[in-house]
Amino acid sequence: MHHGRVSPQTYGAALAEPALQALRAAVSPSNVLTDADLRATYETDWTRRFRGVAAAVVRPGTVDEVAEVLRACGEVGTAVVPQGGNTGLVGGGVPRAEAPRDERGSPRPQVILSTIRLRDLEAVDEVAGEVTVGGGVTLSALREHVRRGGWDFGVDMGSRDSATVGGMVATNAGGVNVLRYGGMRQQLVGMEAVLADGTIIRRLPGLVKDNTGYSFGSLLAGSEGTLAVVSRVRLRLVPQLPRRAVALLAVGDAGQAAAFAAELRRRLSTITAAELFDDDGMRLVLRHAGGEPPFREAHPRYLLIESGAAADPTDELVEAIAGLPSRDAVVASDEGQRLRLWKLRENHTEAVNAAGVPHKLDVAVPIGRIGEFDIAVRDAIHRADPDARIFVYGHVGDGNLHVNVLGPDRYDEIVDDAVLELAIQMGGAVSAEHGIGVAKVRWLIADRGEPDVAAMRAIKGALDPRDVLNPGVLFAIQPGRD
Ligand code: 2HG
Ligand code: ZN
Repeated sequence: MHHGRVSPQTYGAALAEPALQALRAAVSPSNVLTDADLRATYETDWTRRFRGVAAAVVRPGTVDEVAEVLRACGEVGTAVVPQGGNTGLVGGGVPRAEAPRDERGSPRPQVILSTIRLRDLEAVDEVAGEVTVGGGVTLSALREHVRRGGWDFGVDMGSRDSATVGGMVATNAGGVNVLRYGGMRQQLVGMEAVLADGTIIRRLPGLVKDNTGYSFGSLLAGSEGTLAVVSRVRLRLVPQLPRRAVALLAVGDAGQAAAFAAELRRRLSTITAAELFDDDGMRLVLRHAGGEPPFREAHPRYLLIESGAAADPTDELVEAIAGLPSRDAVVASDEGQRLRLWKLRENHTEAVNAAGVPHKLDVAVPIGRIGEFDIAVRDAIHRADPDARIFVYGHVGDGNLHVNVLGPDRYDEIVDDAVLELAIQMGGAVSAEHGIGVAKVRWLIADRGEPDVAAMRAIKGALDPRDVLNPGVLFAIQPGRD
């Protein structure tokens, strides 16, 4: 496999007037944005590493409008890029820099289908502990809605104010509470989605147990907009845990952090999160967002542990960490301190983004090999680029590390390749929770193997034979080119 470069080209094919008219008729003219200024925020991803030109941004407000848009685009060979809150980190929600081509080799226009107007919040089903909401509802809006009745949602993450539940299902988002509740796939009890040809598939009765045929929820979770547009979801809720306790442990290395997290999962029944970061990352966050270091001395790595319960879990947490040979530890004594400790971890993404255009490698590693990986990955990156700045943080309780690298040119993937190769070698995965997007397409076969990818392609071909939905995401645009 050759070392790759992200394509810096950005050109777009325009839509013919009749195709534009069809879109305007489907969603009303004010929801078809063609003006470059209005398109701009939809065309570039959050990291600024990925962008492409859209012929239009189309914002349907109902499932029937979604279907109409897909039919209109399919008829004329337009590619559709579904987009939620545009918080993705692998380039899967913005147009391709290099447009997909038709059989004659001409670039196909790309339309962004933004789901942000699918904002229905239905009443919480108090008996089932479930709720049905539109795909464009943000995670924060969902949480606020269900919290009013004492419920909560099992997935939480830093991008909560913009990320939409439809996008989170499409990418099978994870976040900080996976060790307690699982990721998005585990929260789904039903869904409505629109296939590439405009067919609406719907299974929303909210049955906890439902073994009647293939589970479309399982299939579409993690399909990254390549199989359908998620227009509505039925989600299971969890009890609100109003009392929280947070501890920060200073540890010698990432392996120790993983071992402590494993021990606490066994001993601390109230555990909700186990997060890792390093000292360079923490200093960057403090410089970016202000604040005081939590310990007088610097330590190699830090492990943040959160507990949640109906009654204050602080004593249980203190007791559990007292038995661990950490270098130092602090336990938040009030809400302000709790949030300050969380910000040390959560502000990493913003602080790194403010320092440059990052290479983000979201990998999974067998939990028992985290320590070994954390050392080896730094060596591998430095061999590829001696001047690179490295920050490793993530959900250590899930074996999910976010390797962030600053320094290499945004189009140069030599460091990306070194990190992903190592993850595979060590029995891990090239994506733990962010997905493949366009960033890791070259790595899909290396990670999953030919038979798996052939089966995936067969599913894609059956559900979207004209390659309308998100061409270039997950699979290379021209099979075999890479
Ligand atoms: C997180 O865990 C997000 O904060 C973003 O998944 C990770 O910044 C990243 O690389
Ligand atoms: Zn994460």
